[in-house]
Amino acid sequence: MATPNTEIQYALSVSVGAFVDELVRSGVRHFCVCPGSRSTPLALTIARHPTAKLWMHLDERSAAFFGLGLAKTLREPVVLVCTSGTAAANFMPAVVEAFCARIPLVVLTADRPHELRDVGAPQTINQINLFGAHVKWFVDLAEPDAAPEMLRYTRTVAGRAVALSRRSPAGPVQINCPYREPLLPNPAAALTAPAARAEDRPYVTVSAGLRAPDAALVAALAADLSAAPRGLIICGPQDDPELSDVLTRLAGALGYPILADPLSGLRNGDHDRALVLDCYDAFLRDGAFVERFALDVVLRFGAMPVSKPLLLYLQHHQSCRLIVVDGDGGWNEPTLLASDMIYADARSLCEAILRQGVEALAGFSASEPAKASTPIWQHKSSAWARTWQSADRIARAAIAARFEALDELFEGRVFAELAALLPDGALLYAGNSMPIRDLDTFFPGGDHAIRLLANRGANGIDGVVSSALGAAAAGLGPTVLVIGDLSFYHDSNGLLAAMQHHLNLTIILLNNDGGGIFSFLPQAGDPEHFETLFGTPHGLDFRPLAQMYGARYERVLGWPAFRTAVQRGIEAGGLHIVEVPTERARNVTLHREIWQSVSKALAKQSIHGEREERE
Ligand SMILES: Cc1ncc(C[n+]2csc(CCOP(=O)(O)OP(=O)(O)O)c2C)c(N)n1
Repeated sequence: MATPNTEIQYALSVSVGAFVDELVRSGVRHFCVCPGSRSTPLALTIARHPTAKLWMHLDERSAAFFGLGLAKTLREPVVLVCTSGTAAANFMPAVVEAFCARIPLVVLTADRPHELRDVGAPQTINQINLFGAHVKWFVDLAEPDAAPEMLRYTRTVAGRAVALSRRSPAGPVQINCPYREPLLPNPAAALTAPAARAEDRPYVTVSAGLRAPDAALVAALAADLSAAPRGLIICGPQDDPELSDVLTRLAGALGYPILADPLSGLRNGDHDRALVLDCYDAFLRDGAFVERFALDVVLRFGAMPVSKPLLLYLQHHQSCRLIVVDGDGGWNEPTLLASDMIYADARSLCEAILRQGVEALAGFSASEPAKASTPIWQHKSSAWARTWQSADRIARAAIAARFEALDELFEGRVFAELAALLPDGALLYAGNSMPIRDLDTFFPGGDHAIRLLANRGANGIDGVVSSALGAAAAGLGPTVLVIGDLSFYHDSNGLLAAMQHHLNLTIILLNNDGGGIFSFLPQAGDPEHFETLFGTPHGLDFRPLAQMYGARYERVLGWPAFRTAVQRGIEAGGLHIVEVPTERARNVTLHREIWQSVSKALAKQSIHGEREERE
């Protein structure tokens, strides 16, 4: 007869074995695990699993962001594991980011069994609904039990958690896992994986369809758009790599320019980019342009773009019809100007409008020519689109000319340089604060397949180093991170993962000794308190920190040195930090001078005077 301890150990082994086995069967490949005793059953079972990839991390906050970067880059759910207590609470920032950015994470928090909760047991906090409204699902798992129905339950929860994390809108789920001592699973029992389906099939196969657009809605929309020649497509952060092709075809048919956020996936690639504009953040700062070019309609996809001038432009012309498409059924609409919210898969909607356009055109020529409304194809190469294309070209050329004449290091120019330096297949992660904004303005799109990434769910300056290391760990291509010094300092713990897991990442550290973004804000007008409260200079020398983590560190003082250092970083691999020293006040001056150059160039080429032809 088994002793009570071995019974517990047997139940623990087969239950946790079935749980981890089911996570893998449901599609999880990567597990980010942090040390601790209470999580031992999970950690050992994952470590012993023949195919699970274990990423060990010492700091839970960094670990969770690493998992987030990995999940975002691979577009698949990643599992996080931690012990009980504040360890779990340290997952919070990344869970919030994952929730807001719709990234699938399965968060496993080990816990004490029920009788040891709320009684002063060590390292025990209330982990029930720990992440509140920032997870899609919470389960306080039953204690390990080897009974057949309990194993079916365990597998069902595991499969359901993975499915739910990836189901639209994707996001994090938390499973709280109570374990009773002894915590060591028996390896032989754990791998028997009882109650499994044959041939590695999941216990439950979960299927979910896309939101299909309604036929009546498509017909009405196609008719409305065809009657509105002055339209724009705006594409914010979104993650469907196949949207580019159909969206650019729709833009061509409608004659609408596409204002493409850096995280839209539209700026780079071999799709037709004739109507894809990437310099609007610069030319929409020009008051005369904004005033002159009122519009009829906007069709907006993805989350809200980062560009503030674009937001102000929409607010200026708020009588225009703003149609927002959210295939996830969420509400990514902070302008509060939307007249229509469409819950339909973006790609399917574009295809359906295009088909409707073809049918309208066929009907127009064949049967009732007199009655047909303007077929949407007629807007193609409209004066409206040509004007926007010219503005984009003029703005980009004005910026390039300004850079030609400027020798000194400038934060914005880093992105123009990277556009030329990064090889096909590279990943460029931008930190929050000025890097994402400068990426928006100064990174010209191109044929190269360069994937642009950032944490824009909650815009935190925390966890950015780890997120980029997670992206690098995906192994899809050379990875470069551009980050401000405060943000770098914030997650310097994350650097350890590069050393421990032999990751390749080139970090471009824009060191302006503090929070550069605040110098653009009205707060900068309070000289008495500005530096203490907002500028926050720290005077840190990051070189010894880099040495501690085995990174190569270069401080560059000019563009040739910058180019060589970045190229070296990408080619040599490992962790490479390229520090670009800049000065906060000068950074603001240079940005403002560039906006003026753009406005002057627009005026010089009479872009505001262009005749508006209604077609
Ligand atoms: C976790 C977190 N804390 C505080 C902020 C507020 N914040 C936004 S930008 C910023 C300064 C960032 O400085 P740095 O990373 O050096 O970039 P720079 O502004 O110089 O581009 C701060 C503190 C935030 N977004 N996230």
